[in-house]
Amino acid sequence: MTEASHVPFVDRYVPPVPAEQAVATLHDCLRRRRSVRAFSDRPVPRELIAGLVRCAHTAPSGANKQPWRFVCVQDPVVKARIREGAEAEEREFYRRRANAEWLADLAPLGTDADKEFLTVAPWLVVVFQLTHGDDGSQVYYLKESVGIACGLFLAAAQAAGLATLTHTPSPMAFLGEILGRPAHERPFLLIPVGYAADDCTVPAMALQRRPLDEVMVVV
Ligand code: IYR
Repeated sequence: MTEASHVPFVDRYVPPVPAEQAVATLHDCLRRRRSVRAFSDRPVPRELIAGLVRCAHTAPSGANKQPWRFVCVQDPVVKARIREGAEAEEREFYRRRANAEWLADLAPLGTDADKEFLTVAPWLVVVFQLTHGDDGSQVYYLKESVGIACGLFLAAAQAAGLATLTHTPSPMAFLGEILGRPAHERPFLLIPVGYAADDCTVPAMALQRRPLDEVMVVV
């Protein structure tokens, strides 16, 4: 190694309960996360949203470039514009862009081009991936880095008792335009955040998980 300045790893996390118990508790939290499309308008304090971003921002990233931006929208006017843009793309998707297999796969979810939740949820967090650093520097493993950060964001929201949706109106360029983001920021994921509506339902299909031995291979 050359020129690497290292410090002792002292700030280690030690679970306050046995590891098996700690992970079981976390699993019980995470397994109850649902993608929600019916939100309550119950407000969520800005500082709580900041806490979620803080958690996401602990993510590892290629060469520690931290190539993400979390644009947190609460302004109703901006939310309405985002809804308008998303619904325009989604109408095209459902009418023309999606093929028959895709539409059949979506049928159990009951989704359509109407995205009312975009104006009801108290926050829309638009995650941007930075194709270059703000200083023009290279970034590495961009999708991996931003994907991990988004996963941590979703987990943190779940831990806070908040509901989320991973929404991907496609193409998403309209988000950069509405939010006035610079060219090196590319929209990655739109995450409505809030509380699930009292009468919220979730697709029965989404409750099913493939058995662990199908997704975990031990060699
Ligand atoms: N973006 C569309 C369609 C959609 C696609 C997938 I893959 C989903 O898991 C859910 C929806 C929409 O949001 O309706």
